[in-house]
Amino acid sequence: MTSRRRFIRSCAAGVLAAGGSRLLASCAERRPLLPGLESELNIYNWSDYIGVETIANFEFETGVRVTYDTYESNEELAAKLLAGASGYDLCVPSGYILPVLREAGLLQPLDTAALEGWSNLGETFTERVEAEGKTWGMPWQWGMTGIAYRRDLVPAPVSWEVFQQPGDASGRITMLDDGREVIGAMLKLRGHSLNATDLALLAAAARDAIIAKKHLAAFVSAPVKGQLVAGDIVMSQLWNGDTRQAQAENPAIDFVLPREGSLIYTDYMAMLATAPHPAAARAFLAYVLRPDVAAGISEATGYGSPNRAAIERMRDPVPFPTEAQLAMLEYQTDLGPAAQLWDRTWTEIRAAAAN
Ligand code: N2P
Repeated sequence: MTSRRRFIRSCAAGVLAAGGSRLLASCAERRPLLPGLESELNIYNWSDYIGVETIANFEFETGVRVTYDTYESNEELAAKLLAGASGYDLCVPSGYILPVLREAGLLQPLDTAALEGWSNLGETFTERVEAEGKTWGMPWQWGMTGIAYRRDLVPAPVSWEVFQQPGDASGRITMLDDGREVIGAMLKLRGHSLNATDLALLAAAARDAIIAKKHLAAFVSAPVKGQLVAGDIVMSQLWNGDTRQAQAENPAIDFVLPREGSLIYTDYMAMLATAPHPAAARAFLAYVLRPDVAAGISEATGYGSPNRAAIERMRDPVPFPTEAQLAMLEYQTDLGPAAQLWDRTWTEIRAAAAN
């Protein structure tokens, strides 16, 4: 399976990065399986959204073998899960798509009282995932969408309009491969909510996105980092943490929130109703709540940690937005029946001729 290959690669990368014997041990040896746990665990997460050693150390400590697959958008995740029989135990939906999965009966609530370390989490994050008196996900990371750019190659962008009028950068810019993000940015450009469901507003957002598309090299999400580092791409709609990851390789990369405002989100680790390995899944959730593990995840991803105890031990944690910044940021919400209209709008933008 590709996921196994992915794990082996991440394990080898971890060994190279850390040069540590403990990691080497974690790849080669494994402790005997802890009592009460299933021997396997299947995780489905966004790409580039975990610590270098997170999986290897969990395997080493528990004896559980993890299969780790990745996706690039909430819609890709939802499509896979709604198709049925995914075999996954844990996945990481954003706050707006989690209710869709929950209402489709795809998730099971978490027994937070049994999760030592749950109190490490900030209430700002936990509150948003409560429904029917239950908790449906464990806050994983929070982030914001903005514009990543090469400070040495283009002027600092100030507005979402830059995607329609990029000047010399035309053809060397990208937007996310994500309908909620692209349409949301175009709605913001015109001063609207990024959760708008009005037909006329969505039609206008589609027109705006199609104007921008003429200047785009591609709709691409996390994989754009390498192109920004290389300078083939000079400006991208991107998330703050992925930008931080690219910055670590090229300090000339910067990040701004456009003046019209943008979005903030929390992503949650949720447990599938049909999780084949529930005890191992719970063990993984408890493991991630540990401050050292949570800090390792945020240090590698560049995103904000919802875990207060982890933040205290991090050298350079992402600060939660100030009141003034929050006033410019909006959380995405479940669109309900209007999700179909958004899907059609995104399909129209994707299908439009590039030039
Ligand atoms: C991908 C992380 C992005 C999360 N690296 C977006 N919700």
